Amino acid sequence: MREIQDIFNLMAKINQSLGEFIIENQSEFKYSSGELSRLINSIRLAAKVVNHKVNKAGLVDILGTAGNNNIQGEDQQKLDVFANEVFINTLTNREIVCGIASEEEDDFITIKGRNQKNDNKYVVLMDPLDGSSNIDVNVSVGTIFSIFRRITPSGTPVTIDDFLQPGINQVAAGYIVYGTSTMIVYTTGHGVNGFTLNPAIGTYYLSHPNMKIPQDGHIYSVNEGNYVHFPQGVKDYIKYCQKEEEDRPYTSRYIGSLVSDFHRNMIKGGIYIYPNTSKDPNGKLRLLYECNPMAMLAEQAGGKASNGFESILKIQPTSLHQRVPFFCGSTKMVEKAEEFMQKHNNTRE
Ligand code: P6P
Repeated sequence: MREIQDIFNLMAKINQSLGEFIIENQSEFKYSSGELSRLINSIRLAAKVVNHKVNKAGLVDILGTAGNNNIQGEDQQKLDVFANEVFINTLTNREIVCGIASEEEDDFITIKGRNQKNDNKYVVLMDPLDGSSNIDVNVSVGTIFSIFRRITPSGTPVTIDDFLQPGINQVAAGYIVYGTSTMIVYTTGHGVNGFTLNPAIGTYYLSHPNMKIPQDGHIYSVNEGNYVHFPQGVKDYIKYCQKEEEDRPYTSRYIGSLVSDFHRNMIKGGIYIYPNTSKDPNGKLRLLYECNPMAMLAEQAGGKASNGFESILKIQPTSLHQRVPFFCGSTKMVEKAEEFMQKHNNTRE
């Protein structure tokens, strides 16, 4: 009977709006004073604004590069700059956070409340538009966010220490995928839930309650164009995936947009790998803006995330734009890849 009741309860939740869901689950968060809920709500609003622009990208003059580079040395796309400004302005105007770090900004931003004090509790780290090089070819892109409580005293300006916390300290993390439909997928440490935007009325509805990554999968996502530069452990794992044996060969799927590859693996099972290469000796993905939030989501959904040797969430960051090798997805697939990495115990041969 209990199981049937659970199903009815779950059914009742589906189509619950994001706003209703946040209010209903606010008490779950032990520090709940409504600020985190307001923070998630402000991200929801900013995502709608960015979504509107992304969906029109082909029609208005917002494609292409903005003509400048970010600290990563990457061409900033016009939409990168737009998304970065929308999220920063939305978070600043709502006086919920005391600091923001963005992949598109050289340094972190201190935010004072209207009372000119730094007494807000949270800092937000984000990749405002991940995969933006795909915009001009109409491939899905996404926003990734990570939320921590500040560790420096309230009322004082935030410092770099508030941002360089290990991922295990995150109080919330999530992404927005601007795809065939726009979804927000996030966790506050009590499981992962997905909400789909109904563009006709501008409301997100609970479409994927209590998301779980299958423990095993048959999809591997890696840019095999870099094969010759991969560590031997990754080369051996790719050959393992391709071998005709047992339930293999696996399917190779690589969109080149982390949020899209991750989201597919969340639903179908799979592993995403961006290892260190000669071009990117520490890997390409950023620990703070991409790997930590995706690792929290993966682990909350029953999956795993590591650098090939240790949990991503246990890595002590040393700089804002630090890169790490990234293995993330179905637990059994990540563990198998780690086996190959640890067998060679190499970084790159
Ligand atoms: P490559 C996008 O720039 C990104 O950070 C991820 O979204 C994506 O998975 C990866 O880089 C693609 O990198 O080197 O394979 O084009």
